[in-house]
Amino acid sequence: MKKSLVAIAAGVAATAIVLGAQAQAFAAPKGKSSGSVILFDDKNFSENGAAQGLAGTGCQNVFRDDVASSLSASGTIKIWSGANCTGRSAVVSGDVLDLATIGFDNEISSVAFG
Ligand SMILES: [Ca+2]
Repeated sequence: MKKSLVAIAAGVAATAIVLGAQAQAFAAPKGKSSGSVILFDDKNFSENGAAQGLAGTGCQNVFRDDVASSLSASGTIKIWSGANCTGRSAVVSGDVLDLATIGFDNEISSVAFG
């Protein structure tokens, strides 16, 4: 009886490890193209304010967070209110002239590409 319980426990542990590996593969799928985005501190891509670029694959934290008011992205990206792609999120494509229109003015802390 005791021996079979140990065997069941080992089986559950092995299953958990497999599920963990699958979750990780899903979060960073192979073969996804990289992306890039320019985050402008002011709306309408104003060059009066500062801007910062971000590129790569998967989740990337913004260097200066909570300042972007407009953005220009290559393709479709997901923006997040928290670091490491946490908190609120929104999917955007191409240019967003005024992030306030989607409730993300001075909110972006991380971006997910791919
Ligand atoms: Ca701003």
